[in-house]
Formats: sequence, structure tokens, C-alpha cells
Amino acid sequence: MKEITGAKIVLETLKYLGVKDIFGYPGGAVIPIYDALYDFKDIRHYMARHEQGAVHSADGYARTKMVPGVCLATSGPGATNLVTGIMTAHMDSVPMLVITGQVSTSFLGKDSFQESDIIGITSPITKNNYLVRDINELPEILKEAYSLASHGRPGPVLVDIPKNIQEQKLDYIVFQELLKKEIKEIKKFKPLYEEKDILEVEKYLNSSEKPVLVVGGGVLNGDCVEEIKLLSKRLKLPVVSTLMGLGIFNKKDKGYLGMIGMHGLLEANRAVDEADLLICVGMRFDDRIVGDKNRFSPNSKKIHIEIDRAEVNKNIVVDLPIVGNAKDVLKNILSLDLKNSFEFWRDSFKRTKSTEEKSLNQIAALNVLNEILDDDYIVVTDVGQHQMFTAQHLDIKKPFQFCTSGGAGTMGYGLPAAIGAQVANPNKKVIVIVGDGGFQMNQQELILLAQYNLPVKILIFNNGALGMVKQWQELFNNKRYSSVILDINPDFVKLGNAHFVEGEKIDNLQNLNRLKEILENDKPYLLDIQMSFEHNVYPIIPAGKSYEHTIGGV
Ligand SMILES: Cc1ncc(C[n+]2csc(CCOP(=O)(O)OP(=O)(O)O)c2C)c(N)n1
Repeated sequence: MKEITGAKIVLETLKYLGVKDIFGYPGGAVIPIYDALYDFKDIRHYMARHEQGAVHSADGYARTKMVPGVCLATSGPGATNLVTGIMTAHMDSVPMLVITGQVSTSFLGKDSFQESDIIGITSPITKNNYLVRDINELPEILKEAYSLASHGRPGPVLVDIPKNIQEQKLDYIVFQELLKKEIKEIKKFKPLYEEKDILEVEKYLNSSEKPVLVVGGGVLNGDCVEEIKLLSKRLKLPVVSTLMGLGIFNKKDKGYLGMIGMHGLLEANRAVDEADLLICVGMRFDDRIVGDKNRFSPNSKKIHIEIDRAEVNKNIVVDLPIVGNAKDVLKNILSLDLKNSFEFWRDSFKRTKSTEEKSLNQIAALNVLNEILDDDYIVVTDVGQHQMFTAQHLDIKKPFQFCTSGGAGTMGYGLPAAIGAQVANPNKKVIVIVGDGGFQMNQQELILLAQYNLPVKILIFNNGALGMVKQWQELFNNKRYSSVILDINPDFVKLGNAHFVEGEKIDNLQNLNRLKEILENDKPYLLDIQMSFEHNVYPIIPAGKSYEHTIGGV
């Protein structure tokens, strides 16, 4: 009788689901899976140098390929090292299948060596998680988990597999049957809105003179970019975006004013502040968008189109919630005979233009990038000032071209996420913009560029500081710079070289012109770009405050 091990079942099921690449790190409780990977030809395993690297790579893969990213780690510390990455994916609704090894079932609950209750630990940051106790359930659980990850509002799902289940064997024919068996159908999401809600939209539009369309990451996840663009064109609406929605609209789209929120562009925030109607799609009124919730867009009625009913009326109480699939909702709205046009109001805004810079700084570097980048680029950022500068000034041309940790704001995300994005998109040019602080959080992942020939270009915006925190200490703590000055940094170019990545330091504006040549090269490259310690990101609305408290910006 031909048999198959639990470990092999994992790989065969992943293959069946169409998984081609996984990111992981081995250890005692996953040795059977790694043994099965040894001669398994259909899945490529990318070996991170830290589990946090693996999970962020799976995240970057998912965000730029629109399929769940898959990562694998051992029990105990291996599994807990994934936690930040799972939370990062959870906060930004990124589909991900996380597989962890667990101690054998007879050792569960005994504080066994490298036992951690990863189910308990990740319950609040996964869509669901499963501890597999029976090999017969393994194929079904993996299929269900994979499907759940991208169903409805996407997110991470974890499957914890005890070592003895990986070692057990199952009749191969039984496995084949289980593999092909339809999984319990995840019921198609039943919309919670009714036709009358769609008709209400027309009423709201008819009594509005100053509507603004607010787009969030849910528009990307909900595959309704086309519909949202049609709506904005038909009604001639001004449009603003959350951080997660960047790329849906671009500079060429009429009425598009850019990012809103704490570091939103002045005109974009002004539009929200002055609006009498907000049509918000696939966003969740995060506090970085809202600030003071009693003063957020104070004169507007609010329509909220959202798939996750838990997000409705959570942060902001709205006037017309429409809970459902945004694509369907927008199609329904578009089928109304809407005659409204808000051209005059829309054209009263001028999108904030990036200033021309005379010295080397973040904006100057982004201005140069804007001249180079075309549809073939993917830009990943880390977290901090460089991220906000990029969100404000980079002209992201297309959906899924920009990848950043929004809700979690996870430093250390950039480099491994860029690795995942490059694996997912071998024919695209992947750039990661990262601060000198954040780069040091997962710099060990550099070696993957050489190991797997990944031509990622690293742009370190090196300002000798944990810039974003320094900015807060400067503005709100009387310049008491506490543990934010990085006056001793590694020599980043040498660090790159030690990982077989060439690079150079750029310390004047003229040398930035070399960027084009560097970015076109098919090798990885590291640029250590010297930025001033002083340069801060403006505008900024202090936390918990509203538009009228905006500091800076032009
Ligand atoms: C894991 C983690 N730890 C701490 C923070 C808090 N934090 C937010 S931005 C920032 C500074 C980032 O500095 P750097 O990477 O040099 O980028 P810059 O702001 O200078 O562009 C810090 C410490 C965080 N977001 N994530």
C-alpha cells in the first residue's frame, strides 16, 4: 500500500493550491517538512535568516502578486518570531498562510522544549488558526485556511502542525480523495445592504455640493479600481486616498489630491475638512486618518462602503453604512441614473506639487525617482519619515506598485518585503526605500539577494536618526532627543559588500542623477544616501488633533 507522510501532504496540498514559492526557516518541529522539501521540485523554498524576514517576505509577495503569501517556521521561538509579521499582515488585510511546526501531540500543554501556544498567541491577529490533531484533517484544513486567507476581507491564517502529525502516514488513495474533496464551501458573503441603501446614495448626492471620494486599501482588495474610477469621472469628484489606497489613482487622474491624514497633503486634507459629503470606500477611519474624531470632516454626511461589518461605526459613526462587496456596491451605484456633476468644486483644488529641491534630501531623491519610474517598478518602503515622504511625493502610477506597512507601522518590514515582491515579480524592478534605523532591524536578510539572485535596489535614506521619533521629540518634547540619534551607524556600503551586494554612498544632489543607470542594472545594489538630520516631514497634524492644527506644508 502506497502511503504519504503528513509532511508530504503539506507540500502536495500547497502544490494543489497552486503555491509556487514559500519563505521559511527550519527547526526541530518542522524537520519532517524540510525533509520532504529536500527533493520536492514543485515548490521553491526561500530560506530567510530570521523568521521575521520570512513572514514579511510572504507579505510582500502577497501584496504584489495578489495571492496568499506562504511562510513556514518551527515551534516555540520560530513561531513567535513570526508574530510581528502576522500582525503586520492582519492590520493591512494581507492574505497569508502561516504554517508552524508544533511539539508532538503527546507533549502539548507540558511546557515541552520549544512549545509555545501559537494558537493562543495569534488568535487576535489572524482571521482564524488551526491546530491539526488528526492527519485525515490536514488536507482539508490547509485548503480551507488558504481559501479563507483571501476570502472577503483578506488576512493571515495560521496552521499549527504537531511533529508527530507530520511524521504519520496516510494511505495515498485516501489522501488523493481528501485532496480533491470539495472543502466546506465558505458561504458567499451575503451583503447586508438593500436596494434602498443604494437609492439613498443618490439622495445624498442630490443634497450635496461638496462631496469627496475617499479610497482605501479595500478598493485594491475588492478589485474595484475600474468602478471607482468610473464613479469619480462620472460625478467629477475630488478624490483622496488613505496610505493603503495609494496607487489606485495617480497624478494624471483629474481631481486626485493624494494622501490624507496625519501626513496627508494640505489640499487633500482641506478637501476632507470642507466636504459636505464623504463617500468612503474600503477604508476604516484609522486614527492616523481621523485625528480628533469630533472634528474630523465636521460638516459632512458620511457614506461608508465596506465589506467588514465590524469596521462600520467603529471609529466614526456614519450616516449611511453600506456593508457589502465594494465592487458590487459600486456597480449598483453606477447603474443609477446619476446626473450630478461637481466639476466646479473639484477644480477648486490644486494638487500639492512637490517642491524643487536645491540640496540633497528625501524630496529631491523622490523627485528624481518620479522621472525614472514607470509601470514596471514596485516600490516598497520601511516605516518612518522616508515612508511618509514617499507616500506624499512619489507618483505611484498603478495599483499594487506600492507596498508599505500601514496599520502596524512595522520597522524592519521593508527589506524582507522587497525580497518577497521581487520573488513574486521576477520581471519587475523592485526598489526599497528604508531609513538607517529600520534597515538595521532586518539587515540579515541582505544575504538572500545574493543567494537567490534578486536584483532589489536598496535606497537607504540615511539621516543619522530615528527620524520620525526625532521629529516628534523636536516638535512635542522640546527637542529632548532621547535615544533617536544614530551617530554611530554601520558602514552600510561595506555591510552590503559583506553580503555580496555592491553599493555606494551618495552625498550630493548631482550624484543622484546616477540613479537611473543604477536602477536599470540587473544586479542588487545598495545606495547609502546622506540626508540631513534636520529635514522633517510636513505637513503634520499632531496626533489626536484636527485639520486646523496642521503644522507646515505648502
Ligand atoms: C518595530 C518598530 N519599533 C519602533 C517603531 C517606532 N518608530 C516609528 S518610526 C521610527 C524611526 C524610524 O527611523 P528610520 O528607520 O531611520 O527612518 P526615518 O524616520 O529616519 O526615515 C521609530 C523608531 C516602529 N514603528 N516599529
